[in-house]
Amino acid sequence: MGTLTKYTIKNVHGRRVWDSRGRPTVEVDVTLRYGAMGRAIAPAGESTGSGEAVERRDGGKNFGGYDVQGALAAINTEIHIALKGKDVRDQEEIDRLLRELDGTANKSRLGGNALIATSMAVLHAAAAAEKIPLWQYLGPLLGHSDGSVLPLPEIQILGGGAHAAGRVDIQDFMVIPVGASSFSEALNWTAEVYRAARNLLSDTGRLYGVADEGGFWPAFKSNEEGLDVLICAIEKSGRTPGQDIAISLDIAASVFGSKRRYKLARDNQEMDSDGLCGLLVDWVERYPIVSVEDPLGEDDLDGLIRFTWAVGKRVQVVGDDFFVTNADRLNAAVKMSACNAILVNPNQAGTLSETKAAFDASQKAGYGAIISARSGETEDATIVHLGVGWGVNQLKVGSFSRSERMVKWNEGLRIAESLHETSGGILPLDGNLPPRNAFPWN
Ligand code: 2PG
Ligand code: MG
Repeated sequence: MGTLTKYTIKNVHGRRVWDSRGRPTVEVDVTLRYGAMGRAIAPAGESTGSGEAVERRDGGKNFGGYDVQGALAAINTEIHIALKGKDVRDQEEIDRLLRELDGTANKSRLGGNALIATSMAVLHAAAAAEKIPLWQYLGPLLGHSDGSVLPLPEIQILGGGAHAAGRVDIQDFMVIPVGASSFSEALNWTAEVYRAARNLLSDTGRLYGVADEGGFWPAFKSNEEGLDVLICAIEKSGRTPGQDIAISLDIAASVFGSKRRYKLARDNQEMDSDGLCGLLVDWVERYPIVSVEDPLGEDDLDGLIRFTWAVGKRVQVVGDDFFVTNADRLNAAVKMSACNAILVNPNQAGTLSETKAAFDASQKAGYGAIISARSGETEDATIVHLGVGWGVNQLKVGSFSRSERMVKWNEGLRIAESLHETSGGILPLDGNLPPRNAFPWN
């Protein structure tokens, strides 16, 4: 063991806490010599990509098989022993150690949940040792010199797909306040749209409740009704659709299709890849949609290329399940011009270094990037700090209700306040979407 400093890891401790679906999850405390401590909690997806880091769950009868005692045991023994004495500032080295210790390609032995919570807690501990906020610690350290830009929020208003028992097939009907001039103004506008949507749905008997990410769980006769409700809610809030507030969608198509066949149960329609592609292109033409995530299944590369070809000049085409926050997958897709933006999800990658590598690859390729929460979340707000510190200029954390969502928006407001003197707030949308000339068909 080298010299003991305030950055030296003394203890890594895992405990079971609970997420926003009432399921067990992993929390890690990393304590340093001389007392600084970092803490982080693993989130959990529901519409997961097949290439994601695998969560370690116990199976069996306890809590529906979702318990995490195995992952906790790994943290409190193997991981603790491996990291004790290490310097928390060596994030890449620590993440490499975690990967090696796990030894599998998909992180299934120790568990992606054990690894990401540890990796994030290490980063928090490093910032705590410096006695500065995490976003500030990341800025200079990771080469993002400015660190003064708040990400543009993407907010779910209606929830469907795997997050609302399939009541509508499309997973996220979201808004992006493209005309807002600051992070706080973007949230002000969102609050009014969210309120207008609630009134609109309850007045017309179309409100079931809220879905997993806090968006309204609607009773619709068709998927397209979601788009009409968004337009109406934006207008009722006093804003102009498209100009002030645009629409974005996460189709999460892998949930309702595979092998290039898709079944939209709400619309009573089955279609092939071209059919779904055509439907979405039609929506893009008729509604002010600026971003579409996972428009086709993760196994439908051809469809993704064709959809990007068709609308990629004017719309952000985001790969989530398709990229699973993996730099190699992104680099391969760039060569084929599939998608033009990536969803950055730390727990899909399994460590922060791999998450950062995927983000860096996107920036090198001129792709857009959105840092994102999962549908199973907690009070952990690490991703907001990553977004600001790394300079990821879009942020998706679900809807505008429930504290596991609001904790992230509110953290953004606090950061915005401390940046107030140096920052003009968020970038205009053109700065956030991928540069138009980055694509070969322009
Ligand atoms: C997504 C995420 C977050 P989940 O598909 O983008 O909305 O959902 O965490 O269930 O994968
Ligand atoms: Mg998604």
